[in-house]
Parts: sequence; C-alpha cells; structure tokens
Amino acid sequence: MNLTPAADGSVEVTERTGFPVNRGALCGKGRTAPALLAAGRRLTSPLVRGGDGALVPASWDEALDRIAGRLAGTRDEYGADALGVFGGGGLTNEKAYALGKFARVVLGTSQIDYNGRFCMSSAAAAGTRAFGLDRGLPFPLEDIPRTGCVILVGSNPAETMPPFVRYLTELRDNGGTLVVVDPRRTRTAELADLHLAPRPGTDLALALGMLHLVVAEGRVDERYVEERTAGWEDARAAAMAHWPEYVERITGVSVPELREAVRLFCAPEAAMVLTARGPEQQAKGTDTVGAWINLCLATGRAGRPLSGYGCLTGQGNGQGGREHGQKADQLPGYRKLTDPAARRHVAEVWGVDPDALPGPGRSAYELLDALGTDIRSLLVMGSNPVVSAPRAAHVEGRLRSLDFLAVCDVVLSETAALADVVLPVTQWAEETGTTTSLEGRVLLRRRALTPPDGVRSDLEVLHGLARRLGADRGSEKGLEKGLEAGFPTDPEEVFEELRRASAGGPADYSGIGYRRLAEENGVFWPCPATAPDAEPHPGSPRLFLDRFATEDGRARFVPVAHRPSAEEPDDAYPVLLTTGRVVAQYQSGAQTRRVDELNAAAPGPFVELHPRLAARLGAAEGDPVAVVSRRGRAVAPARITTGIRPDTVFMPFHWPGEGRANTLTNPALDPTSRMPEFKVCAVRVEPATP
Ligand SMILES: Nc1nc2c(c(=O)[nH]1)N[C@H]1C(S)=C(S)[C@@H](COP(=O)(O)OP(=O)(O)OC[C@H]3O[C@@H](n4cnc5c(=O)[nH]c(N)nc54)[C@H](O)[C@@H]3O)O[C@H]1N2
Ligand SMILES: Nc1nc2c(c(=O)[nH]1)N[C@H]1C(S)=C(S)[C@@H](COP(=O)(O)OP(=O)(O)OC[C@H]3O[C@@H](n4cnc5c(=O)[nH]c(N)nc54)[C@H](O)[C@@H]3O)O[C@H]1N2
Ligand SMILES: [Mo]
Repeated sequence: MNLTPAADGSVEVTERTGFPVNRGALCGKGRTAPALLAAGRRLTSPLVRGGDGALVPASWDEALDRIAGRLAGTRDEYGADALGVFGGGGLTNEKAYALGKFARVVLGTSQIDYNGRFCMSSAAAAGTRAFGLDRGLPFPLEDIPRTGCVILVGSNPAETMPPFVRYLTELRDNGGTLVVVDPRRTRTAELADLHLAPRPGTDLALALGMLHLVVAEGRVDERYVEERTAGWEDARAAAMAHWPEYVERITGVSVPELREAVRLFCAPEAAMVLTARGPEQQAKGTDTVGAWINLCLATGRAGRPLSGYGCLTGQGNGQGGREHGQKADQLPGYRKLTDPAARRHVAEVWGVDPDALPGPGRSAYELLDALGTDIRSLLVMGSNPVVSAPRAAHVEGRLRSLDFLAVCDVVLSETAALADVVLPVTQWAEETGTTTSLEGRVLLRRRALTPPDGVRSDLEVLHGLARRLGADRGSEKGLEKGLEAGFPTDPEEVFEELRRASAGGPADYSGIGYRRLAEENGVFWPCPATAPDAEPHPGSPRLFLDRFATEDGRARFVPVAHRPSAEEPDDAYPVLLTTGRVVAQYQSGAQTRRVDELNAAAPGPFVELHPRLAARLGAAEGDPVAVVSRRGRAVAPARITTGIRPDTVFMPFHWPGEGRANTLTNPALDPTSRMPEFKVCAVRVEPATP
C-alpha cells in the first residue's frame, strides 16, 4: 500500500496496483490499519507497576532501568537461563535478528522462542525434512494461476488472505481446478471444484489414502521418483496400508470423493498442494504435511515448473521472522544453533566467543509452561499469549507467577496488562524495516510518519537495555564493554549486520541491500553477495528446479502412518473442537479489537455448530452455549450452519474473557515441530444458562 500523510495528522491509504504480490488489493484490516496509529488508541508512555499494584506512567529511563535491574537480579540469583524472551512473527527482520542476538549475547540465555512456533512450524519442519530447505512457497504467487490444479489443505484465504483469492479465481478462469480440504464449508471452499470435509485431525490419513490410489491407479511418476527422490519404497509401503475404505472410515471422506480428488490432481501437466494451519496445527502436523509432500513427490509435482508444495505463511513477517534467530534452535540465515560452523560464523559477526553462545532452548509452549518455575523473568516483544497460547488459562497463571514481566507493545494487550513494565513502541508506518513475504521475497517498508511523542522503536529498547545490562556483563564473559554498540537503532545498520550473519546460510541475504530493495519490488532469497565488479545475484524466485537442497540433491520421502489425535472424543467429551479465524479480526485481536469498523463487523466470539447438534442442545441461533474441555470452559453465542460437520464445533480465537477459545485447546505438542494441537481437541457442548 501507499500511505499519504495529511496535514491534520491522518493518513490516506491508497492501492499500489503495480505491486506484484497483492496487485493493489487490500483487505479490511489493511485498509483500516492507520486507525491504530492515532494517539489515544495506543500507548504513548512507559508504564511501571507502582506500590499499589496499578500500572502508572513513568519516564523511559525509569522504565528501562527497572527492566535492566530486574533482569540482572534474576540472572544473579538463578542464572541466565532463568531469563526468558518471547518474540513475534510480526516483527521486522531487523527486530527479530536483534532480539535473538540480545537474548544470546546480552542476556546469555537459551530461553527464547516466538509465536511462529504456533504458526507454520510444522510445515517448516516437514519442508526441511523433505527438501532440505524451508521457504513458504518455493515459487512466486504468480505461478499459481498457471498451474493445472491446486489442493488447498486447511486454509481459508477468503477470510485470512483476501488479496490472495484472486490467484485462485484466475486459476479457475484459466481452466485449472481447485480442491479445498476443510471440515467446514468456508467461503474458500465455496470457490472450489471439489470440497472434501474430513473430520478434524485426519488429514494425514486423507493424504495417505490419495497416495494409495495414486499407486493403485498407476499414476506414479516412476522416472521422477527414480531420478529426483529417495525413500520411495518405505513411503509406498506405508501408503499401501491405508486402503481408501479404511481412510473413508477415519476421515468421513467417501471413496468416490477421494478418487475424484486424485483425478483432478493427476490429470493436468502440473499441480500444487498448499497447506495452512488446518493440517499443520496438529500434534502430528509435521507428518501430516509430510504425507502431502509425499503425494507431490510420487506424482512428480515438486521442483518442476508450475508444480510444488507450499505453505501459506501467516503473519506480516511470518517468513522472515523464522529465519533470523528468535526461534529456540536457530541462528540468523536460517542456521542451526547446534551446528559448530554456524556458531563460529555468527559468533564472529557478533564479536563473541562461539563457546559463549547458549545452546537451543525450549519451544514456545514449553517456555510459557516453565514461567514461574525455571524461568523467573520474561521479556515479550510482539505477541499476546494470554489470548493466543493453547491452554490459555494455565499460561495466564504462569505469566502471573513470574517474578518479573516486561512487555513491549503498541497497545495495552491482555499480556501487557499483566506486566511489571510496559514499553510503548513505534508501529509499522513509523519505522523503516524489511519483511519477507511467504514467497521468500524480501521487501523494504519505509517510514512514512513521525511517531507520536513518548514512543520508541523496539530497536531503541534493545539498545537501551544492552547499554544498561552490558556494563556488568562485559568483564564476566570476556566481552568488551559497551555492548550497546552491537545494537544500533538505525534499521539499515542492523540489516547490514544481518546480511553478514546470514551469508552462506540457507536464507542468504548477503546480496540484498536497502538501495536495491528501494529500486526493486523485493528480492527473493537466497541471494548471495557477489564480487564488487561482478553482476549482482538475481535472487531466487523458484527453488529446486535442478536439485533439492539436500546433500545429494534428492527430495526425501518420509514413511508416515495415520495416528489418532492427542485427544479423541469419548463419552464425557463427545464433540471435536477446532479453531481459526474470521476476516475482520486479527490473531489475539489486540490491534483489530481497537478498530471500530472491524469490531462492528466481528464484535465477539461465537460457536459454529451444525443444526443437528444445536437441536440436540435445544440451542437456537444466538443462544449462549458452553464449550467444555479438560482444560476449561468457554461460553459464546451459537452460530448455526450446515457448513460444518455435525461432530465438530468451531470457534475463532480472537477474544479474551469468557469466550476465549484457547481456554479449551490442547497443548499436546508435535514431537518434531513442537506445534500445539490448536486444531483438534475433545469437548462437550451444553446450553449455557445466561
Ligand atoms: N482475518 C485474519 N487474517 C489472518 C489472520 C487473522 O488472525 N485474521 N492471521 C494470519 C496468520 S498469523 C495466519 S497463520 C493465517 C492463517 O490462515 P488459515 O490457515 O487460512 O486460518 P485458520 O482459520 O486458522 O485455519 C484455516 C482453516 O483450517 C480449517 N481446519 C480446522 N481444523 C482442520 C483440520 O483438522 N484439517 C483441515 N484440513 N482443516 C482444518 C478451519 O476450518 C479453517 O477454515 O492467517 C493470517 N491472516
Ligand atoms: N486456538 C488457536 N490459537 C492460535 C491459533 C489458532 O489457529 N487457533 N493460531 C496461532 C497463530 S498461527 C499465531 S501466528 C498466533 C498469534 O498470536 P499472537 O502472538 O498473540 O499475535 P498478535 O495478536 O498478532 O500479537 C502481536 C502483539 O504484538 C503487538 N505488536 C504489533 N506490532 C508490534 C511491533 O512492531 N513491536 C512490538 N513490540 N509489538 C507489536 C500487537 O499489538 C499485539 O499485542 O496465535 C496462535 N494461536
Ligand atoms: Mo500464524
């Protein structure tokens, strides 16, 4: 979008039709985003908890001194790993990079993770396992309308990425077909040629059933499998154990529907599978995505023009946020914290001893679960886990049990409201920085407005804390004094260091600079630096066409098998709950619940249920119903629709309080990605007497 500031302080949003990702299109959240820039809707002064327990305005020096003092105190008493850091995929690349470095160099803690763990981590794990590299889409969005068939698994872009829907309608206009896999008949499913509505948590079986049919119907691309993959025999054997009739019993998707999906997928020359949170936010999310990747590999639909597997990454910087080291096991450039060569490279850029870098820490839910016990003080930057974390009442209790909590936010989110110190930060339109789109396209977002008095950027926060905490750390770890020198407040300076830190890594940004980004519509990573007199690297819009990023260049099949969800329905909890989003609210709602137009469109939580289930409860449209799981109870009005399976209810997770969906969700974790099972748990639904 383009922003034009007006004399009265307001901002006009205009379309940027020439921009290749959204081609000008914006959703309501984009159009109305400037509403939150106005002072009065946001925090403009640091807040510190006073003696009487209330948050009161304080100066920046007071607030930063308080945070630094308390963090140092915790470290002295309990050691560096008693300090936790929780980041977000909405942060720019520069902030995500600086936050990871701050945790490891200034605090010296291994205990950092971020909300992206709750987002696309299963797809990332499966992509890395199969292809040797994870980039949301290994091809640009512009390829989508030109393929022959897209299977969209557990993704509802009509509500979650409206500007993307155009690519799907163009696909169909071009004669391609769309298959949507979702337990609900969503607005996206209504666009499809075929909608499969499996029981939540059974996508793994569904993909295996399709692969079974691919083999049985002789649709395997034997030559491709031979030349470009490894591990087919075991994967084939695993799929052959999943007969279509067996899969029908598990998923509720009939054998003829399965056959039709296979036919649509295999008929054209090229095809794609795109997943989002539906199949990924499961305690078997990594294997589930792996099963869909196996289907692509067996049919020769990966690493070829207009074919491939992709993950529709969610947050504003969901892609870049996962590459630069705010994840528990990562260093910048998508490097592994356990890789000695990566540690040496990054430690050198940071000017520290590689042995001084901590090892991998806990994953997001495990970190939140350890608050108040192993972890005594926490810094949150860019997340609102009181609303968005699984088993949220427990997580809220853990946050309350901390010795010290500091939150940087633009508004007083539900998490910030629990903090001992809240720091008000600048927003997107007020600061320059880069983000990386789901296509791996690095973009420069330029500052358009002057921030209001009283707020500072996250980079300034980290700089201020590094200065305060650096003095005593210097001698202790053999570091030079003045640690803040490693935390510049100018985003371009941070990016220049990020380039060097990422050089040679899987997500190599070393050939990308602000100047180039200002001239081009983004640059796709990997983009290594070239010699000064050589042509710059063009960037990499399409990956894997010649080889996959594994050592031998072959993609890896993974033998996966169906398994039940962590919690299956029983007599006490006979219904399945799944959760997700609505178009007018964003995530924990911290931002969108403060925008009038969006709130009017989606004022509160609801429970979507089938008329048969509603009749059994005696619930009419709008009646309050209670949804009860082993973790707790939530109450919200009934929204009755035939668009959902009778054995399933759906709740959006955007609201705190009585209707908080995450009071109910199950924190069972995927063994590889450590993703919680947001998309399936067992519940009982009851009439709630108002
Ligand atoms: N309006 C809006 N847009 C957003 C966001 C937002 O909060 N609001 N958040 C952004 C972010 S961070 C993300 S990650 C993306 C998420 O984007 P999506 O993944 O599209 O969003 P969800 O609604 O979480 O889930 C998608 C669909 O999965 C279905 N589903 C539930 N259980 C299952 C299952 O077991 N199997 C399958 N196949 N499907 C299932 C749900 O019915 C839902 O329609 O959206 C981004 N865009
Ligand atoms: N039940 C259920 N739960 C889910 C999901 C689900 O599908 N179902 N989806 C999960 C997913 S995919 C995600 S991504 C998470 C997201 O959940 P959260 O991490 O809670 O996401 P947000 O609500 O976007 O929180 C971001 C916070 O950072 C603030 N903020 C915005 N910009 C900045 C900035 O530049 N700096 C700082 N310091 N703060 C900023 C915002 O005001 C807001 O308070 O929720 C997860 N939770
Ligand atoms: Mo997300």
